[in-house]
Amino acid sequence: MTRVFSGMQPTGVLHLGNYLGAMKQFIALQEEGECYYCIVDLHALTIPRDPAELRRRTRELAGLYVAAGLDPAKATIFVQSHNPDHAEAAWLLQCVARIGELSRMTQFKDKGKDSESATSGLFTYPVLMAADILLYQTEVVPVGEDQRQHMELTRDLAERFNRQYGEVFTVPDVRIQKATARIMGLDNPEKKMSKSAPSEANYIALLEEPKSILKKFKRAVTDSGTEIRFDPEQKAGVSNLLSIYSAVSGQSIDTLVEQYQGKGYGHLKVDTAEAVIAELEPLQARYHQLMESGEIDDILAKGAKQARAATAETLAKMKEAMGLIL
Ligand code: AQP
Repeated sequence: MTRVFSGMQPTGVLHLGNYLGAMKQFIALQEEGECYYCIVDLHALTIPRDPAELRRRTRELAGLYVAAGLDPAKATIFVQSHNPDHAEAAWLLQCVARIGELSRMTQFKDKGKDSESATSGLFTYPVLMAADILLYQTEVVPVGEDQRQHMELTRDLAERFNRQYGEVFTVPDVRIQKATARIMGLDNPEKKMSKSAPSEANYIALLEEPKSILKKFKRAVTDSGTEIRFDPEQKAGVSNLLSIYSAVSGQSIDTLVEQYQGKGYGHLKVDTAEAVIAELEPLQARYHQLMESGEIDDILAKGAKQARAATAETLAKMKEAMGLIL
């Protein structure tokens, strides 16, 4: 079975971009692979957080994983810090990674490059991500487009380590779903939908009320024209609506374009909103049930055990290869 690993940060609210770009792939892959899905709480620490909120968000994200369709009987669902091998392997890999390549990471450049107070964790976090992946001898990593550069670094580090110390790691492939690789912000379709966007109008949260979802779609930024066609360069807003609608309804973009000829943006916005509401309603109901039952802590405890069992051998191989006494 193909080994699959991916993770999400328990920061901010989980949004439609995370769901369509990453989570939907996680759910599909659990049917065919040996899957490890992590809540990467150590990554969240790269920026100062309120401790109580981080704990709450970590459980919330676990609940959303399961409510969205991840099945703890098919996939290992766990919290990164519950498997200490991640932090240890990250240190070993930091001694292979180079300052030059980390300085070129665009996420670091965007969030911290010119700030003296940015944490060193923010700088080295792509190495922790590489450790997360490589520890599981991962073959496939389902992510959104924004993670492509981090995945290239992960592959480079695996290859360098294997060259320098002998074959320890599988070199993983990235899996990006083209149609939903980059869901754009509703308030600015030139930029990706993002948890840290300055305005809530940017995203649809997975736990958002139907009324609010409808309102945000109605106000979604489009161009001043009237023609509905898929053209991300010239018509970023309309194309984003079509991508979202297609992903949640299962209808192809061509079918939707044909269906909305001559109908105007208003119709497309309302129908997209309704399709999103229909997709999220059962997820929200399952989420509330699950969180009330307290079941999530048992799922995470079982996941932590499975995760530790899966990484012990690779970590030992890394240490031995690098000259540490076991
Ligand atoms: N807009 C998006 N479209 C498609 N996929 C997306 N992902 C994120 N945004 C989009 C994918 O979601 C997964 C989890 O992301 P993460 O938790 O690591 O956080 P992120 O990429 O940092 O997400 P955000 O929302 O953009 O947070 P901020 O604002 O903090 O940067 C990843 O697979 C990601 O590709």
